Amino acid sequence: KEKKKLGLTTQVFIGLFAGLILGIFLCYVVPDSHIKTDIIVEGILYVIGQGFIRLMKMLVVPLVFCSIVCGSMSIGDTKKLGAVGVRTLIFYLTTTALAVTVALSVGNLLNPGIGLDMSKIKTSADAVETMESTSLISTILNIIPDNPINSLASGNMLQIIVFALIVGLILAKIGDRAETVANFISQFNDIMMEMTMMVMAIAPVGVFCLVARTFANIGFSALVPLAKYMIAVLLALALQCLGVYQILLKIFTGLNPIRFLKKFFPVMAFAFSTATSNATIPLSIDTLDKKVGVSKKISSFTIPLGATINMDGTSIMQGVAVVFAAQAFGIHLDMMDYITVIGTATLASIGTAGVPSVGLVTLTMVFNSVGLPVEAIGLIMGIDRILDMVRTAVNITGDAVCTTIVAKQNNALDLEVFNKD
Ligand code: DAS
Repeated sequence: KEKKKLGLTTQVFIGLFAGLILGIFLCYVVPDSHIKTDIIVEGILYVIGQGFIRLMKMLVVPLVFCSIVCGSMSIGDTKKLGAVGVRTLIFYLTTTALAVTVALSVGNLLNPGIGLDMSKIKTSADAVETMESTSLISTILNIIPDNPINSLASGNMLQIIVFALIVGLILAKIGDRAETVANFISQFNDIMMEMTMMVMAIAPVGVFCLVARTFANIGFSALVPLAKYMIAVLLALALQCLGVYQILLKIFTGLNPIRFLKKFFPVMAFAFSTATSNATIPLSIDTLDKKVGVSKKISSFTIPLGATINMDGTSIMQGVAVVFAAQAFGIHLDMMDYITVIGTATLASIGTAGVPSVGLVTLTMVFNSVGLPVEAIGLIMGIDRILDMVRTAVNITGDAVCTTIVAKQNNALDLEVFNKD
């Protein structure tokens, strides 16, 4: 399994570089002709690339609905955990909203999409809805699903998320009475996770075609913005992990952040190498117990919960990607749009299970929520694997910092263990 996962990482990189080479070759070497443009670039490459994007979009509604119902079912359980559960939730949602805010700020500081003219890239019609400026009232009212079936059918993601959250909380509340429904939804979630893995398995081909077509159309001009996008994401991840988390840790526990990072580093390295929060859960709980002194009474609940609903690194990638795509397609996003992005990315992180690349699938949803063309995903998808590894390390560090804070507040943090080398 491990080998296959790394294989996918390698395959996607190969797809990226092969696509880059073919695209540059088509753009600068092959003379313009009917064959090149209509058969190859806007024919084969476009169809396969769009086909892959459509497969990704196929996953979004059922995957997000099921994983949020399952995620909020576990949130529903927190009621039984009282103070610990509620506090954990507050910290998780706060750090995620902070993360997206950091990402949008860094994105608007570095302007990765400026200078990239994607307007030549034909976008699928349903993607670029004209953004009528929405008022705060209509944005808030529009979040409430007046017809959940229509929300699911039309892919109105914020309404789907709200409906799924409510369904999950009620399923947790009524327990055995709806056991069949709860089992059905969690089994369907397993199906969707499996389907996500299947779609990701053809990512190398999808990436190859999407990148080749993009570079065939716009050549080297795409390289600088892509590099700026990567730098913006990595900078925002570093600010969140080494700044925000460490300040929160210092304020709420008084622990020495450098010492914490030294003790927790092996877990971060494991998360980086696997790009999977779920796989990191056991190591995180064990390290927090043995090296930081966090009682398993707390971490055995908060770490798995965090791996499911607290994806700050993923939300950071999504925040920067929104700025990048909006700038690349020359779409103006106003403050209301940014608030929608923060809300969608924060809520989407509840639905993002801790497996490789699933943050890219929910990115489709975040783009839809502000009417951004999903074609831009094709550009960033090739470099996403390396960013996925880094953001997964940030995801689990956020879970561990919040867990340590909640443990301290519930007298479940043994300082002797933390101060021991
Ligand atoms: N790789 C996911 C995780 O395990 C996050 C993501 O895909 O963005 O946290």
